[in-house]
Amino acid sequence: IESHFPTWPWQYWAAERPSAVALSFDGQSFGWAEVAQRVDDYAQGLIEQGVKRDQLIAVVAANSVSVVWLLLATLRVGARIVVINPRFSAVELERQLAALACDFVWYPSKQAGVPSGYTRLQLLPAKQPRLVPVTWQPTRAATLTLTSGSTGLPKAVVHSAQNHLSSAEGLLERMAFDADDSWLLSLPLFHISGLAIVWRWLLRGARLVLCPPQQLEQSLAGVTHASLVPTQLQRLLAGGRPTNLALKRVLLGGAVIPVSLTEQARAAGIECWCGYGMTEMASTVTAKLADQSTGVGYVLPNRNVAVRNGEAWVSGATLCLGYYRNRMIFPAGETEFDGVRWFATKDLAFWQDEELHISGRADNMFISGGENIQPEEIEKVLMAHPEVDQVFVLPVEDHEFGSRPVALVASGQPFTSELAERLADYMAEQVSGYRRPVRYLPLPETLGGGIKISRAMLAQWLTTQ
Ligand code: 4YB
Repeated sequence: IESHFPTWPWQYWAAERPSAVALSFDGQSFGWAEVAQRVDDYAQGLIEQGVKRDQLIAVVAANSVSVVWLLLATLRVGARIVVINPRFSAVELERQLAALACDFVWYPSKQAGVPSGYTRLQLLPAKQPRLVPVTWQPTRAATLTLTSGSTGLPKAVVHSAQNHLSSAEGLLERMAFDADDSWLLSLPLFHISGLAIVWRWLLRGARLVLCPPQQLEQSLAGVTHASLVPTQLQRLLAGGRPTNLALKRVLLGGAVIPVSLTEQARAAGIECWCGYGMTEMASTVTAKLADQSTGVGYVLPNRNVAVRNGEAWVSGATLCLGYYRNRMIFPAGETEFDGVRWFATKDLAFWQDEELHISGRADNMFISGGENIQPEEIEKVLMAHPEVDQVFVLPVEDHEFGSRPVALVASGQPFTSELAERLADYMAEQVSGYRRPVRYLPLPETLGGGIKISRAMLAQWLTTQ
């Protein structure tokens, strides 16, 4: 694979388009030449604080321009960065930082819960201007991204710049994003969906726009591109969107994307792209312009998808270097076939006219009275009910059946027992008895502050009900 840039991407753009706006936030903007200058300055600042090649910097923070500077400056010194959800509890942070054995931490002054015992970094300009002696090596480990599985501590997925740029390149061959366009950093940098925005920006030399998390809606008015999870788009459309949208297209992903949602967005003048991806593949693997089909689109350049025994396997230039533990990189449980590393997604999948369809996760399946229940199938039926905005079906223990399904429902209206009855009546017409939820409960509001609701956390919550 040939490399995408002969030098650091920001230096490349500083030479090509020095005064083009690269970064905007809070009414301020930086051109590419200024970005390149700042990155070198902050990189030297990191070196002066003792940061060395291959060391790991943990950043516990929500999106901010400081985090973007830290990301680029960390790459520049040949170190590695992991951004961590600032809403992790003190216990979670303690465990995660210990498991990562990071060398430095950075966090904003108001951040609570970061354990002591780690060297705290600051984002400082250089005291002595000196050239940082690391050259652009796109294949070295650059970023770690935490991804939670069904059990245990989140795994830290290691990517090189090459992985990220290959991901960006393949997506942008299908979904146009030009140098004059701007992508809102609308998802957190501690998730692959946020990080991927940065690499698309670097690949194109376009504009990255930052906004405070509460100002997502207003900020969408001033950009051409954004990435959203379906629930964000749903809330946006329900809130009545601003009229002066420059917004050309939105990339959706991370969870099932209802056709009714993309249709509603289209009616409001928003072009939706549906994506399916995962952390291990540096975000999007398949994508398409939203249409009437419930599929997740077509395989993008630089990745391969195979469906084996009903499950999706993925490979290609975007596949991570591995998982990080004890300062080492371990294979991400891939299997080699004919010299190619394939990663088992655990997503249940099938092809229909070249398009990939995802029907659920293998590890969500449970057994009720000897029958297999795939919760996503029940969720799909419930989602078609006009009063259901979001729903999760989970097993609860039952002495007779082993497990039985329970539905946690988010609705536009307040949750009432009448609503639960209407849903039960509806399901009685729609699905066979053993697949009907035995209880309907309101979906708890906020759990964890990630971009996705975790089934493991919901299951935990259910035991307290
Ligand atoms: C899906 C799914 C789908 C993932 N249908 N299940 O840049 C992007 O691609 C992007 C844009 C907007 C929002 C999110 C993204 C992402 O990257 C999402 C990537 C992601 O969710 N990674 S993850 O590691 O947290 O979870 C991966 C799992 O999520 C997959 O293995 C699937 O189970 C599920 N998923 N997209 C149905 N369209």
